[in-house]
Amino acid sequence: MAYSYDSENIFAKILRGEIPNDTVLETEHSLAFRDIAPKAPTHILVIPKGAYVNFDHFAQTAPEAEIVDYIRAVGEVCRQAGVEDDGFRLISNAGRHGVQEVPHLHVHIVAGRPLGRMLA
Ligand code: IU
Repeated sequence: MAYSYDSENIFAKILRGEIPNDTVLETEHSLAFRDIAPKAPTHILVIPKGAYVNFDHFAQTAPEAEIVDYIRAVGEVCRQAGVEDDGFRLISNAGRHGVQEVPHLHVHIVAGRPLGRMLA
């Protein structure tokens, strides 16, 4: 599948420095920041700096250095957020059925309270 990237999406604007964000980690290829509308005491989004629409697009087309950087950044945020003890949830919404609001790859790291079962 060929994805087309909308460079006017809100996370692209954050990456260009046009909109402020509450950064928790920045690496060569990745940025992690607090979600503006947190669904749990810890709710952090991690995005690659490259122009990728979703996880599939990223996995298919990103150079390995970006993929390694991103996966390690996600793990680092989990560790820094101190969520190892009680656990966390990692979610990446894609497309219409996934109810993806922002068309730039992001994972949500949510933690800090019991989250219940995701699927019945
Ligand atoms: P989604 O997976 O695309 O549905 O989630 C997008 C998230 O981006 C959602 O949790 C919003 O609260 C969050 N967000 C943000 O952190 N900053 C913004 O300026 C906007 C959305 I717009």
